[in-house]
Amino acid sequence: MKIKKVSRMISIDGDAVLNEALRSIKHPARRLFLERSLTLGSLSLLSGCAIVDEDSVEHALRRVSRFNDEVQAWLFDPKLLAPTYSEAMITRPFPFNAYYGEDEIRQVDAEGYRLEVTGMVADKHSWTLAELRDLPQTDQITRHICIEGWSAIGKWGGVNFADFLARVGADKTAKYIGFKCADDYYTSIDMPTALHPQTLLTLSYDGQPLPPRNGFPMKLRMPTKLGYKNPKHIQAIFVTNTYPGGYWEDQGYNWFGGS
Ligand SMILES: Nc1nc2c(c(=O)[nH]1)N[C@H]1C(S)=C(S)[C@@H](COP(=O)(O)O)O[C@H]1N2
Ligand SMILES: [Mo]
Repeated sequence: MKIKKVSRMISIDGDAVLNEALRSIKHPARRLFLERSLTLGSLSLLSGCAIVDEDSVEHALRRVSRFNDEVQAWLFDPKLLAPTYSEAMITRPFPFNAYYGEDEIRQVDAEGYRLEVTGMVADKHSWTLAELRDLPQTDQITRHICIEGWSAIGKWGGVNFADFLARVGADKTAKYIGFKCADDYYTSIDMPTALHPQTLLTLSYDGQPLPPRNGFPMKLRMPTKLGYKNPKHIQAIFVTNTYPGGYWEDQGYNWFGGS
């Protein structure tokens, strides 16, 4: 069986096909890892797919990435807390990052703001900012880690997301929570991370309303996940069993994105 796969592989230009498929992976760290460690043979073994043409290489790469998501989900300990820090360790000023520059930061109008909550939830009413601020608030000083190679410690305040999900009657057996943002960014997370005690529906930064650059009026803060999984300017939250993907995830970043 394996011999058959190998002999079929020889019929395509393995290196060229693999390099082409690797170029489609935008995640720099992931691409580097794959470039250093992957051959068509090992990809075939890892994915269990026969590598016979361009499409099968991409299919196999997608399978390895999904496998990575499953391993991360399996390794994720819902009770293990991310490290917390003292006030003195907060990074000042806290960096800005988005898929655009600082001159294009979205200005969301506080008065007109409504947080839409839909999908597998009992209460589908939209929330005003005042309503969100009326919920019990908590804060945390944690480290944000960006895949682009920087990290920073910040203090975020807001509503425990598990409490929020309980309040809207979310179906906790659902697989995904999806987020749509005011700047067209979108992402999605797994239910165990949504219910993690440090996952925070964040309304404030360092005791002040969340500044526009860091996601006014609301972002989801998860110290257990990399920066790109933490959506800013959230306008809609939906609970679903249909895989929602994400802005960077759809371009090859790993979906689970644990930190
Ligand atoms: N809406 C929105 N959320 C986003 C992004 C974005 O471009 N738009 N970028 C992500 C990335 S890659 C990072 S590192 C963090 C940066 O958050 P900060 O500006 O508060 O440092 O936001 C994440 N959430
Ligand atoms: Mo990031």
